[in-house]
Amino acid sequence: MTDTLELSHWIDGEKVGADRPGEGLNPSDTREVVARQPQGGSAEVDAAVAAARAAFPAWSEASPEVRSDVLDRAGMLLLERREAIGTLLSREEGKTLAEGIGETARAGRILKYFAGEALRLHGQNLASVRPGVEVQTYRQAVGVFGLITPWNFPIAIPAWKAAPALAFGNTVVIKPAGPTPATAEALVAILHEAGLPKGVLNMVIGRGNVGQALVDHPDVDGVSFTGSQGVGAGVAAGAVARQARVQLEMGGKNPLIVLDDADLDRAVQIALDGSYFATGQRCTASSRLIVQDGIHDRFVEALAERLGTLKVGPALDPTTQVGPAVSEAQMETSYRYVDIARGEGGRIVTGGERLSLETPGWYVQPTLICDTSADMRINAEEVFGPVASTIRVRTYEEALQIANGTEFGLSAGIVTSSLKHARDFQRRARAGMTMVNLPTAGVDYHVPFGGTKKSSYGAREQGFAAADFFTWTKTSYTAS
Ligand code: UN1
Repeated sequence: MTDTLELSHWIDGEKVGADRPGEGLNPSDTREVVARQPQGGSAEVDAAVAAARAAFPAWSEASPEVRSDVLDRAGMLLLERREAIGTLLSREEGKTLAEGIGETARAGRILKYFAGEALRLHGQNLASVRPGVEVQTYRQAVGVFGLITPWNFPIAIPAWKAAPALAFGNTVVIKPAGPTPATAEALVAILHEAGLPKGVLNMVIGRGNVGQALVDHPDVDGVSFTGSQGVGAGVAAGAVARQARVQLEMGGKNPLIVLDDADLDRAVQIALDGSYFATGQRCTASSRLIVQDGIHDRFVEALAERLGTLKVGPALDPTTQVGPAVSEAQMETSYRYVDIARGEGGRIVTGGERLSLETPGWYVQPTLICDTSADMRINAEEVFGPVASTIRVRTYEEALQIANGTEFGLSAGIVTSSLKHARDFQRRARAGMTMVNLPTAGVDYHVPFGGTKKSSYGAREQGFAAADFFTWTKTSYTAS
């Protein structure tokens, strides 16, 4: 349980990188080293990209059954081993064991879904505007993809980028996030165990320079990135400069509107889940609670009461409901924003104080801040921790205007029993995903995922939309 793993890069089907200067600590108990990590650079990226390029012709021309079978087997293995891998995930990232196991199972389901999609790739057949001519469209594999993945979903997001890339015949170099390479390695290892040919999926562990080398590499055809808005903007600039494909999933400042006609218990449960579970470390987290006057005080009181009973603790303790932040920096960011909000005139209703538990870890008390206004920094900037603020509004129209009033637009939710307002919200919310009587976080894997404005850029991820990014369309004309 407390073994320290020795991680490797994976290049051309081999584990490489004996030097392991990096150390990943357990956020729940920082005395424990979860993994020692190699630190790759451009030499490893060059070797990985060359391996991916060499593997591309055979993989892209293989029967889709071959690709489907590998993904299906790997998906089954992940589901079978969800406890062991979920435990590793929770040790490395800090989310609770239930969340870690759930995420591992979700990654398994994603692989199995794309195993099916590999067989369903299709084009169109049209009549030309010219008599005697036929037009067909085909979807073809693009080539080598660089995948830059975040730490907050250390197995589900690598799976949801790699699975469609591989299903449709591309080859991949993945750069896992600094804090969570062990979980990513478990995915890479399982795909190889399931029969993935060498070179088809490579992984280089390291810092931002590895991601940059992928973005700038002339032989990388596309980059899919999930992470912060600032880094994402740089990724896009680098990729566009050399006309590589690029897809970005970035931050959110997701609104959850609670109208007077909402069921109070339901609204509280939805806010609890959306704002605080997974330690609030989700780009889909509900960080702005926009609450109508008539229910505001009852909602705040009931939510604060529930927050007071939440058990913050080590990820693997079965009674823990909220695990630690992933890193000291993330923990400090949460506390810094609590101070910022206080300075702006926000009232800390519950939480906000530093926690010191028996085991030394990066714990953050779930925090609710009231009496904030839409223009405060706490309501404009992403915290990425278990911190949410409420904004009091008089009408639905005012709520909608505030909901739409940030530079982000990933997910937006409303709790209401009014069909009229729910439908209006679905139409007018400027967000890629809308949630009625559901938390803003927690999405299905077989439907498109993505946002508007500075939350996302490029083609949607997941579901049937994934083919738009991971294939290109060829149009063929034939005269008889
Ligand atoms: C979810 O809410 O189920 O990084 C997924 C993130 C998102 C994934 C959220 N890309 O938090």
